[in-house]
Amino acid sequence: MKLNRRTVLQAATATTLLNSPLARTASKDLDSSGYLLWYTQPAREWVQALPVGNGRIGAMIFGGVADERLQLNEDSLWGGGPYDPVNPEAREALPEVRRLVFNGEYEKATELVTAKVMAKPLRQMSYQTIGDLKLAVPDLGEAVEYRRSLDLDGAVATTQFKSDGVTYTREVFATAPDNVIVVRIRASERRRVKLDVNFHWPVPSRPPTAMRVLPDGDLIMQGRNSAQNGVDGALNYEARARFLLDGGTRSANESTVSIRDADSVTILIALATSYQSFDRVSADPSALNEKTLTQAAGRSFEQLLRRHQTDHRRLFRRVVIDLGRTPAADRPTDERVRTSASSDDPALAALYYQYGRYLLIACSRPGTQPANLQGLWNDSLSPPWGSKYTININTEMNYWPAEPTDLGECVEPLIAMVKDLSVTGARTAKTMYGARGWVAHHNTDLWRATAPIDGAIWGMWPTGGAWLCLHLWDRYDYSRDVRYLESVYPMLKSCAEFFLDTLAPHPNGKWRVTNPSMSPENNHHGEVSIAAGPAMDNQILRDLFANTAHAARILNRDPDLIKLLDETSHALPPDQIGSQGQLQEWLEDWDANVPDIHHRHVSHLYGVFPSGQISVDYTPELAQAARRTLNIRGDEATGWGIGWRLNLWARLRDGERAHRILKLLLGPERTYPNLFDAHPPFQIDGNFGGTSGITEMLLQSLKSPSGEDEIWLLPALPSAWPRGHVTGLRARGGLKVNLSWKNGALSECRLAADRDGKWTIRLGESSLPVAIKAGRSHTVRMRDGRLIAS
Ligand code: FUC
Repeated sequence: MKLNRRTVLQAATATTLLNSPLARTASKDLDSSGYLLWYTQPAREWVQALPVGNGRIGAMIFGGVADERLQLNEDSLWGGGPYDPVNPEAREALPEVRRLVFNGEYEKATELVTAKVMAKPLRQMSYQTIGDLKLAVPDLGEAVEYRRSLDLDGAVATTQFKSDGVTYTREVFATAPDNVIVVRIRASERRRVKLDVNFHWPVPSRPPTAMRVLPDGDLIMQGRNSAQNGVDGALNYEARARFLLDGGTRSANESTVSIRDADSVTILIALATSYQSFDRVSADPSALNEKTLTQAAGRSFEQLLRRHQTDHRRLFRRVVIDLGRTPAADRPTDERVRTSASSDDPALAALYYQYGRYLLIACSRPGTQPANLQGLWNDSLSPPWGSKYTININTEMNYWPAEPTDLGECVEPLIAMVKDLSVTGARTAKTMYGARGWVAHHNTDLWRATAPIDGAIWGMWPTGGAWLCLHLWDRYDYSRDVRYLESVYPMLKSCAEFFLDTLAPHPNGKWRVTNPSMSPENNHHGEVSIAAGPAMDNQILRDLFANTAHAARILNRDPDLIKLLDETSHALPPDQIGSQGQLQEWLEDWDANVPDIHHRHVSHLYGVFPSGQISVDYTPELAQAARRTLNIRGDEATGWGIGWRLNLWARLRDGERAHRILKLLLGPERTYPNLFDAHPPFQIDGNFGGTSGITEMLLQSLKSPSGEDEIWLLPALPSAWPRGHVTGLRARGGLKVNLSWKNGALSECRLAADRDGKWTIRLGESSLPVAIKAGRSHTVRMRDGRLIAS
């Protein structure tokens, strides 16, 4: 294809070019609501391609002209099969490890952990691509007026160009109600659609077992997943495409379907594996795909699209955000990212915000796998960090925006995963520690492996499962749905029991601490991270114990446990302020002399965010120490590291600093042209951290020390967003919040309650208690510097 510069520029501005009803809607949205990512050239690299997903299956769309590539994913296609890597030697070694740690012999403790405690195999399984669908357009002339886009509100990716006077349009979406990826190719003139279509597998050394056209015309690719780290591949997979033609002819050779002279063609793609659960793998992917395709093919393209968009918009449209718009927003998305450091483009932040919500809807829906390190999108058999679930920050960050931006349903896969972990982790607790309850270390995978992996300095951290439990609690706290709480209480309780059994008495005779553990991935001396009672563990356990006890009180259960949890919580070491005025990361004041003072993890600031244990209002000295820590650590970090810092500065109520950090996140070093977060390479957590951080700048839903719900309005509003509005945010207690502001000050806040409740609304020095009945709403404004009800 040759793109001449002049036509490309015309295409960039010519919204009239898009002549389909769908594309027309999209281009109108571009002007009015800024829901479009758009480009004037096809993707050359994967991080320029555009993602669609229905939670379970997804595609990256390159928008090629004569050669189109759809890189496909199915979320249960991982390496290996059911396995349990817990090391049976661990139990005997752990008492000695504990002794060495309490004795300050960290190197020796690390050596012993390496020799006896780590999982076998030492690494977990990784997420895999299911291959590509390739579309070739034979005999295509020069293409002009090219444009491709992703409409976040419509959840459709569109590629359009002209050749020989004919406008060609391809639309792609992944629909949850019909469980397929839909590709529609059409031309502005009849009988002009020509295509050769085949599946493509990216790793020639490990080819699929079958790639062919079936007698009924379906194109299939079937194979077996890879063995990894000594664990045999146990999954069969199948990708299957069905072709629905409007006019024209179809022919096939061994593995290619050729279409000629059609008015349009719709391709339905179904993807499945034999995975059923972490311990069962006997589903029949061919039968599943056949059924899915037969059902989907019974609907017209328009019906499929309507059902898809109704479903997507039900979630996506719950939140609307406007941070202001400048002419910078008229440019293609990649240009906006490239120049974001120097441009005034508040609409880019809003687009990034909604992109985070779009991505969560697209990669985590009830019944699917949770969002992994790349959400759902991965073109490799050996992606970075296995594209697994790293639960010492990354998986949790993926779910930070879910509750506040009203995507609570999207947390369901995470809750289902915790349920699995409470089974596999109970085996690990028993075999490794001789303890009750369940434990998960810093990573897990499709098979819900829970033993410590990778190496002692990364993996010997027992608090991953406990952190995940915060999300179980938050699901309740935002909804106050007692039946839901009842369903997750057993997991909270047994997670707490593991720590009740394993917390070790500290030699000072006062505290009970985790040992062995670490402050995730940060070495305190040389090559050792192993430690007892790092600040983060104490903070996570304070939350776990408090939330479990709170749940037990609400459910009227386990009075003895409540008492024990309260007592044990008081025996956890308090947060401490070190010699630099910083929040201490460990029990001892090692912070100034650690090998990397700019380390990406800021684990001990968990207490500030996502937890609210440390706050400007109720623990001002600790909040000041957290600030000091952040200043020492510095702003420069990779994607998720920036994402965390953004949320933290918002919680510390520094809007200008938060905005500066956001600018770093949105720049080309940390945001790819398709707005995927760059770790680098791509890791999706920064996207979700970004959406969460922007929310935290506008609204914070916190608790007072006595457990009252407090809502902070515009707590970290930067001067760069003098006017704007956001509607549909959620706060704890089943409250919906709409906010608007002008000249940097609140214009109006509207609160609507799902259930009866009481909240304290706060802004600056002013606070206003409100009681709202279920189904009623309440409006709050500022007058003479005070919040008033109106
Ligand atoms: C944690 C981080 C790394 C990376 C990995 C997936 O281990 O320290 O930077 O994000 O997760």
